[in-house]
Amino acid sequence: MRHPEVPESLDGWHILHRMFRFERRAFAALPSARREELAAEAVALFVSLSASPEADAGLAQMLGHKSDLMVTHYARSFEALGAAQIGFDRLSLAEFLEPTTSYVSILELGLYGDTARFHAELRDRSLKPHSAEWNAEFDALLEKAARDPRSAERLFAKIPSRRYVCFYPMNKRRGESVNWYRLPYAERARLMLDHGKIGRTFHGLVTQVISGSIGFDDYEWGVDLYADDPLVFKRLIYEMRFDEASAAFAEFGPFYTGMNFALAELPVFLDGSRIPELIAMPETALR
Ligand code: 76R
Repeated sequence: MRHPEVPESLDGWHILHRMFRFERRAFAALPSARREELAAEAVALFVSLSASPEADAGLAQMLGHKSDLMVTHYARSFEALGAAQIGFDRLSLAEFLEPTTSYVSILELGLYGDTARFHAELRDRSLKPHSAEWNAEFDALLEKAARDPRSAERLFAKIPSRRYVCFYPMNKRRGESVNWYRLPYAERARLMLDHGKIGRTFHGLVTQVISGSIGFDDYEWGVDLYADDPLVFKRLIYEMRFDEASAAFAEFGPFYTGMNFALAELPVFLDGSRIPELIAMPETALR
Protein backbone atom coordinates (compact mmCIF):
# COMPACT_ATOMS: atom_id res chain seq x y z
CA MET A 1 0.00 0.00 0.00
CA ARG A 2 1.14 3.52 -0.72
CA HIS A 3 1.66 5.64 2.35
CA PRO A 4 -0.41 8.79 1.86
CA GLU A 5 2.46 11.02 3.08
CA VAL A 6 4.97 9.75 0.52
CA PRO A 7 5.63 11.76 -2.64
CA GLU A 8 6.25 9.57 -5.65
CA SER A 9 9.34 9.85 -7.78
CA LEU A 10 10.42 8.63 -11.17
CA ASP A 11 13.71 6.79 -11.10
CA GLY A 12 16.38 6.78 -13.78
CA TRP A 13 20.11 6.13 -13.98
CA HIS A 14 21.77 4.17 -11.22
CA ILE A 15 24.72 6.33 -10.25
CA LEU A 16 28.08 5.63 -8.67
CA HIS A 17 30.42 8.49 -7.82
CA ARG A 18 33.96 7.40 -6.96
CA MET A 19 36.70 9.65 -5.65
CA PHE A 20 40.35 8.72 -5.96
CA ARG A 21 43.70 9.98 -4.78
CA PHE A 22 46.15 9.79 -7.67
CA GLU A 23 49.71 8.64 -6.91
CA ARG A 24 51.07 11.18 -9.33
CA ARG A 25 54.75 10.80 -8.53
CA ALA A 26 54.69 6.99 -8.67
CA PHE A 27 52.90 7.18 -12.02
CA ALA A 28 55.39 9.74 -13.35
CA ALA A 29 58.24 7.37 -12.47
CA LEU A 30 56.98 4.81 -15.03
CA PRO A 31 58.60 4.71 -18.47
CA SER A 32 56.62 6.87 -20.88
CA ALA A 33 55.56 3.91 -23.05
CA ARG A 34 54.05 2.23 -20.00
CA ARG A 35 52.27 5.45 -18.98
CA GLU A 36 50.77 5.70 -22.43
CA GLU A 37 49.70 2.07 -22.33
CA LEU A 38 47.92 2.47 -18.97
CA ALA A 39 46.23 5.67 -20.10
CA ALA A 40 45.07 4.13 -23.39
CA GLU A 41 43.64 1.10 -21.61
CA ALA A 42 41.65 3.36 -19.25
CA VAL A 43 40.44 5.66 -22.05
CA ALA A 44 39.22 2.61 -23.99
CA LEU A 45 37.13 1.47 -21.00
CA PHE A 46 35.60 4.92 -20.44
CA VAL A 47 34.91 5.49 -24.12
CA SER A 48 33.16 2.13 -24.43
CA LEU A 49 30.97 2.95 -21.42
CA SER A 50 30.08 6.41 -22.65
CA ALA A 51 29.37 5.24 -26.22
CA SER A 52 26.73 2.81 -24.94
CA PRO A 53 23.10 3.92 -24.55
CA GLU A 54 23.09 1.67 -21.47
CA ALA A 55 25.73 3.60 -19.55
CA ASP A 56 27.85 6.69 -19.20
CA ALA A 57 31.13 7.64 -17.56
CA GLY A 58 32.47 11.04 -16.61
CA LEU A 59 35.83 12.27 -15.35
CA ALA A 60 36.64 15.35 -13.32
CA GLN A 61 39.85 16.78 -11.94
CA MET A 62 39.07 17.67 -8.35
CA LEU A 63 40.42 20.52 -6.25
CA GLY A 64 41.80 20.09 -2.75
CA HIS A 65 42.83 17.17 -0.59
CA LYS A 66 39.56 15.22 -0.63
CA SER A 67 40.31 13.67 -3.99
CA ASP A 68 42.22 14.20 -7.20
CA LEU A 69 39.89 12.44 -9.61
CA MET A 70 36.14 11.87 -9.57
CA VAL A 71 34.73 9.12 -11.76
CA THR A 72 30.96 9.21 -12.30
CA HIS A 73 29.30 6.06 -13.58
CA TYR A 74 25.73 5.89 -14.89
CA ALA A 75 24.15 2.47 -15.50
CA ARG A 76 20.69 0.89 -15.73
CA SER A 77 21.08 -1.47 -12.76
CA PHE A 78 23.23 -2.08 -9.72
CA GLU A 79 24.64 -5.14 -11.52
CA ALA A 80 25.82 -2.91 -14.37
CA LEU A 81 27.31 -0.42 -11.87
CA GLY A 82 29.09 -3.34 -10.21
CA ALA A 83 30.50 -4.39 -13.57
CA ALA A 84 31.68 -0.83 -14.27
CA GLN A 85 33.33 -0.68 -10.84
CA ILE A 86 35.16 -3.97 -11.41
CA GLY A 87 36.09 -2.95 -14.95
CA PHE A 88 37.75 0.14 -13.53
CA ASP A 89 39.47 -1.73 -10.70
CA ARG A 90 40.92 -4.24 -13.16
CA LEU A 91 42.71 -1.48 -15.08
CA SER A 92 46.45 -1.44 -14.52
CA LEU A 93 46.01 2.28 -13.83
CA ALA A 94 43.96 1.44 -10.72
CA GLU A 95 47.24 0.61 -8.97
CA PHE A 96 47.89 4.35 -8.90
CA LEU A 97 44.38 5.41 -7.85
CA GLU A 98 43.43 4.97 -4.23
CA PRO A 99 39.69 5.19 -3.52
CA THR A 100 38.97 7.87 -0.89
CA THR A 101 35.17 7.88 -0.89
CA SER A 102 32.18 7.05 -3.05
CA TYR A 103 28.45 7.57 -3.34
CA VAL A 104 25.62 5.33 -4.56
CA SER A 105 22.28 6.80 -5.66
CA ILE A 106 19.54 6.66 -8.29
CA LEU A 107 18.60 9.67 -10.37
CA GLU A 108 15.13 10.84 -9.40
CA LEU A 109 12.51 13.29 -10.53
CA GLY A 110 10.42 14.31 -7.54
CA LEU A 111 6.68 14.29 -8.06
CA TYR A 112 5.31 16.30 -5.15
CA GLY A 113 2.93 18.24 -7.39
CA ASP A 114 1.89 15.26 -9.51
CA THR A 115 1.33 12.96 -6.54
CA ALA A 116 -1.09 15.49 -5.05
CA ARG A 117 -2.82 15.83 -8.43
CA PHE A 118 -3.15 12.05 -8.75
CA HIS A 119 -4.71 11.87 -5.28
CA ALA A 120 -7.17 14.63 -6.19
CA GLU A 121 -8.06 13.01 -9.51
CA LEU A 122 -8.78 9.64 -7.87
CA ARG A 123 -10.78 11.38 -5.14
CA ASP A 124 -12.87 13.14 -7.80
CA ARG A 125 -13.51 9.76 -9.39
CA SER A 126 -14.80 8.59 -5.97
CA LEU A 127 -12.35 5.70 -5.70
CA LYS A 128 -11.82 4.42 -2.19
CA PRO A 129 -8.34 5.60 -1.20
CA HIS A 130 -5.77 2.80 -1.29
CA SER A 131 -8.28 0.17 -2.41
CA ALA A 132 -7.00 -2.27 -5.04
CA GLU A 133 -8.71 -0.26 -7.78
CA TRP A 134 -7.31 3.03 -6.43
CA ASN A 135 -3.81 1.52 -6.38
CA ALA A 136 -4.14 0.25 -9.95
CA GLU A 137 -5.33 3.66 -11.19
CA PHE A 138 -2.58 5.39 -9.25
CA ASP A 139 0.04 3.12 -10.85
CA ALA A 140 -1.42 3.88 -14.27
CA LEU A 141 -1.11 7.64 -13.67
CA LEU A 142 2.46 7.18 -12.48
CA GLU A 143 3.36 5.08 -15.50
CA LYS A 144 1.89 7.72 -17.76
CA ALA A 145 4.06 10.36 -16.07
CA ALA A 146 7.11 8.12 -16.57
CA ARG A 147 6.32 7.75 -20.28
CA ASP A 148 6.13 11.51 -20.78
CA PRO A 149 9.03 12.05 -23.19
CA ARG A 150 10.26 15.06 -21.19
CA SER A 151 10.61 12.87 -18.09
CA ALA A 152 12.11 9.93 -19.97
CA GLU A 153 14.70 12.24 -21.47
CA ARG A 154 15.74 13.63 -18.08
CA LEU A 155 15.78 10.23 -16.36
CA PHE A 156 18.32 8.89 -18.81
CA ALA A 157 20.17 11.99 -19.97
CA LYS A 158 23.93 11.58 -20.37
CA ILE A 159 26.26 13.24 -17.83
CA PRO A 160 26.03 16.99 -18.46
CA SER A 161 29.01 18.24 -20.39
CA ARG A 162 29.80 21.48 -18.61
CA ARG A 163 33.20 22.49 -17.35
CA TYR A 164 32.58 22.78 -13.61
CA VAL A 165 31.03 20.22 -11.31
CA CYS A 166 30.01 20.41 -7.69
CA PHE A 167 28.83 17.27 -5.91
CA TYR A 168 27.52 16.93 -2.36
CA PRO A 169 25.24 14.64 -0.42
CA MET A 170 22.44 16.07 1.72
CA ASN A 171 19.59 15.26 4.06
CA LYS A 172 16.31 16.83 4.97
CA ARG A 173 16.46 17.49 8.73
CA ARG A 174 14.95 14.86 11.00
CA GLY A 175 15.59 16.48 14.40
CA GLU A 176 13.59 16.43 17.60
CA SER A 177 11.77 19.67 16.94
CA VAL A 178 12.40 20.31 13.25
CA ASN A 179 11.50 17.25 11.22
CA TRP A 180 10.79 17.41 7.49
CA TYR A 181 9.17 13.99 7.55
CA ARG A 182 6.55 15.12 10.06
CA LEU A 183 5.37 18.11 8.01
CA PRO A 184 1.99 17.57 6.36
CA TYR A 185 2.22 16.59 2.71
CA ALA A 186 0.73 19.86 1.47
CA GLU A 187 3.32 21.85 3.39
CA ARG A 188 6.24 19.86 1.96
CA ALA A 189 4.74 20.21 -1.52
CA ARG A 190 4.52 23.99 -1.07
CA LEU A 191 8.13 24.18 0.12
CA MET A 192 9.33 22.10 -2.82
CA LEU A 193 7.36 24.31 -5.20
CA ASP A 194 9.12 27.37 -3.73
CA HIS A 195 12.44 25.54 -3.98
CA GLY A 196 11.79 24.84 -7.66
CA LYS A 197 10.89 28.49 -8.27
CA ILE A 198 14.23 29.70 -6.89
CA GLY A 199 16.00 26.97 -8.82
CA ARG A 200 14.33 28.03 -12.05
CA THR A 201 15.75 31.55 -11.80
CA PHE A 202 19.07 29.78 -12.52
CA HIS A 203 17.60 27.86 -15.44
CA GLY A 204 20.16 27.57 -18.23
CA LEU A 205 23.03 28.63 -15.96
CA VAL A 206 23.16 25.34 -14.11
CA THR A 207 22.24 21.73 -14.82
CA GLN A 208 21.27 19.88 -11.65
CA VAL A 209 21.07 16.13 -11.27
CA ILE A 210 19.23 15.07 -8.13
CA SER A 211 19.66 11.45 -7.14
CA GLY A 212 17.99 9.66 -4.24
CA SER A 213 20.15 7.60 -1.89
CA ILE A 214 17.80 6.63 0.94
CA GLY A 215 18.61 2.98 1.60
CA PHE A 216 21.80 3.11 -0.46
CA ASP A 217 24.21 5.51 1.13
CA ASP A 218 24.88 7.71 4.16
CA TYR A 219 22.78 10.70 3.14
CA GLU A 220 19.34 10.94 1.55
CA TRP A 221 20.21 12.65 -1.74
CA GLY A 222 23.18 13.31 -3.94
CA VAL A 223 23.26 16.70 -5.64
CA ASP A 224 25.34 17.19 -8.79
CA LEU A 225 25.51 20.68 -10.19
CA TYR A 226 27.14 21.45 -13.54
CA ALA A 227 27.88 24.95 -14.84
CA ASP A 228 30.16 26.90 -17.18
CA ASP A 229 31.16 29.27 -14.36
CA PRO A 230 31.90 28.06 -10.80
CA LEU A 231 30.49 31.27 -9.29
CA VAL A 232 27.04 30.02 -10.32
CA PHE A 233 27.34 27.29 -7.64
CA LYS A 234 28.18 29.83 -4.95
CA ARG A 235 25.35 32.15 -5.92
CA LEU A 236 22.73 29.41 -6.32
CA ILE A 237 23.56 27.52 -3.14
CA TYR A 238 23.80 30.75 -1.14
CA GLU A 239 20.45 31.93 -2.43
CA MET A 240 18.86 28.60 -1.60
CA ARG A 241 20.04 28.88 2.01
CA PHE A 242 17.41 31.63 2.39
CA ASP A 243 14.67 29.46 0.95
CA GLU A 244 12.74 27.66 3.67
CA ALA A 245 13.26 24.15 2.30
CA SER A 246 17.01 24.65 2.71
CA ALA A 247 17.08 27.22 5.54
CA ALA A 248 15.07 25.09 7.94
CA PHE A 249 15.52 21.57 6.64
CA ALA A 250 18.73 21.03 4.65
CA GLU A 251 21.76 19.30 6.15
CA PHE A 252 24.81 18.99 3.97
CA GLY A 253 27.60 16.46 3.69
CA PRO A 254 31.03 17.25 2.28
CA PHE A 255 31.27 19.26 -0.93
CA TYR A 256 33.45 18.16 -3.84
CA THR A 257 34.42 20.65 -6.50
CA GLY A 258 36.21 20.11 -9.76
CA MET A 259 36.53 20.42 -13.49
CA ASN A 260 35.03 17.94 -15.89
CA PHE A 261 37.29 16.89 -18.69
CA ALA A 262 36.92 14.90 -21.88
CA LEU A 263 37.60 11.18 -21.61
CA ALA A 264 40.26 11.51 -24.31
CA GLU A 265 42.06 14.06 -22.10
CA LEU A 266 42.77 11.45 -19.41
CA PRO A 267 46.42 11.06 -20.58
CA VAL A 268 46.89 14.82 -20.08
CA PHE A 269 45.49 14.61 -16.55
CA LEU A 270 47.76 11.66 -15.78
CA ASP A 271 50.87 13.32 -17.20
CA GLY A 272 50.04 16.64 -15.56
CA SER A 273 51.48 18.47 -18.57
CA ARG A 274 48.53 20.87 -18.52
CA ILE A 275 44.99 21.05 -17.13
CA PRO A 276 42.81 18.64 -19.14
CA GLU A 277 40.15 20.31 -21.24
CA LEU A 278 36.43 19.60 -21.44
CA ILE A 279 36.79 19.22 -25.19
CA ALA A 280 39.64 16.95 -26.19
CA MET A 281 42.53 18.88 -27.74
CA PRO A 282 43.43 17.70 -31.25
CA GLU A 283 46.87 16.41 -30.23
CA THR A 284 45.40 14.08 -27.61
CA ALA A 285 42.79 12.86 -30.06
CA LEU A 286 45.72 11.76 -32.22
CA ARG A 287 47.50 9.81 -29.50
O1 76R B 1 12.98 18.60 -11.14
C1 76R B 1 12.63 19.79 -11.32
O2 76R B 1 13.31 20.62 -11.95
C2 76R B 1 11.37 20.21 -10.67
C3 76R B 1 11.58 21.06 -9.49
C4 76R B 1 12.63 20.53 -8.50
C5 76R B 1 12.55 19.43 -7.62
C6 76R B 1 11.41 18.45 -7.43
C7 76R B 1 13.93 21.12 -8.31
C8 76R B 1 14.41 22.20 -9.03
N1 76R B 1 14.59 20.44 -7.30
C9 76R B 1 13.79 19.40 -6.87
C10 76R B 1 14.08 18.46 -5.88
MN1 76R B 1 16.38 20.93 -6.47
N2 76R B 1 18.19 21.40 -5.73
C11 76R B 1 18.71 20.90 -4.55
C12 76R B 1 19.90 21.63 -4.24
O3 76R B 1 21.92 23.59 -1.81
C13 76R B 1 20.75 23.40 -1.41
O4 76R B 1 20.19 24.20 -0.62
C14 76R B 1 20.02 22.18 -1.84
C15 76R B 1 20.72 21.45 -2.99
C16 76R B 1 20.10 22.56 -5.26
C17 76R B 1 21.20 23.57 -5.37
C18 76R B 1 19.01 22.40 -6.19
C19 76R B 1 18.85 23.13 -7.36
N3 76R B 1 16.19 19.42 -5.10
C20 76R B 1 15.19 18.50 -5.06
C21 76R B 1 15.46 17.55 -3.99
C22 76R B 1 14.58 16.36 -3.60
C23 76R B 1 13.81 16.78 -2.36
C24 76R B 1 12.62 15.95 -1.99
O5 76R B 1 12.11 15.19 -2.83
O6 76R B 1 12.19 16.09 -0.82
C25 76R B 1 16.63 17.96 -3.40
C26 76R B 1 17.36 17.30 -2.23
C27 76R B 1 17.08 19.13 -4.10
C28 76R B 1 18.21 19.86 -3.78
N4 76R B 1 16.57 22.42 -7.93
C29 76R B 1 15.67 22.73 -8.92
C30 76R B 1 17.73 23.14 -8.15
C31 76R B 1 17.54 23.94 -9.34
C32 76R B 1 18.61 24.85 -9.93
C33 76R B 1 16.28 23.68 -9.82
C34 76R B 1 15.60 24.27 -11.07
C35 76R B 1 16.10 23.55 -12.29
C36 76R B 1 15.67 24.20 -13.58
O7 76R B 1 14.48 24.58 -13.70
O8 76R B 1 16.53 24.31 -14.46
